[in-house]
Amino acid sequence: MSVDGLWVECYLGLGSNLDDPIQQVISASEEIANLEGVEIVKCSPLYSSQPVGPQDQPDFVNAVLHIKTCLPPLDLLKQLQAIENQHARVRLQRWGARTLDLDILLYGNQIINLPDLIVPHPEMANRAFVLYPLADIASNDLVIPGKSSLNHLIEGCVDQKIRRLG
Ligand code: ROI
Repeated sequence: MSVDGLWVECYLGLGSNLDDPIQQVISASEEIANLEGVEIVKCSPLYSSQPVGPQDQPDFVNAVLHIKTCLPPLDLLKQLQAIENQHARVRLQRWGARTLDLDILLYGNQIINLPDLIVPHPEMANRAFVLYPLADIASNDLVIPGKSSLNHLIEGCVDQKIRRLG
């Protein structure tokens, strides 16, 4: 329980393109569900997506989780980084292949600008692999602070190759 007992609705982005990516994303979701101070509201379907950035790497598996948390943003970030590390996160190069990437996309409607954490995630508005799974589980009137509507943002990335799995 947080000091003030406040639970905040958040969205997390999950991505992997190494070492059995589907399993990486599924087990990371379970580990997030087991965190103290975190409750899962909804999991998006999994998507397969072409890499954004360098193309000489495998396709990614991506998903978005809607959670409620009483952890402050930096504590949540620390817990997510611990899970990334448990997955023996390998990141060979910036914008390159990785075993597990966990991002805080939205933390309530807060705008956070700290050296280690920027929320809303600065690239989320341009990435189909975030917006499609987000649209599957978020309400139609979800507002991305500082950006336009989800539907409008999705129109801007229809050229990105993404496929729903299962
Ligand atoms: N591309 C896709 N499709 N999915 C990701 O999760 C992803 N993550 C990244 C970069 C390398 C920018 N590209 C990605 O960090």
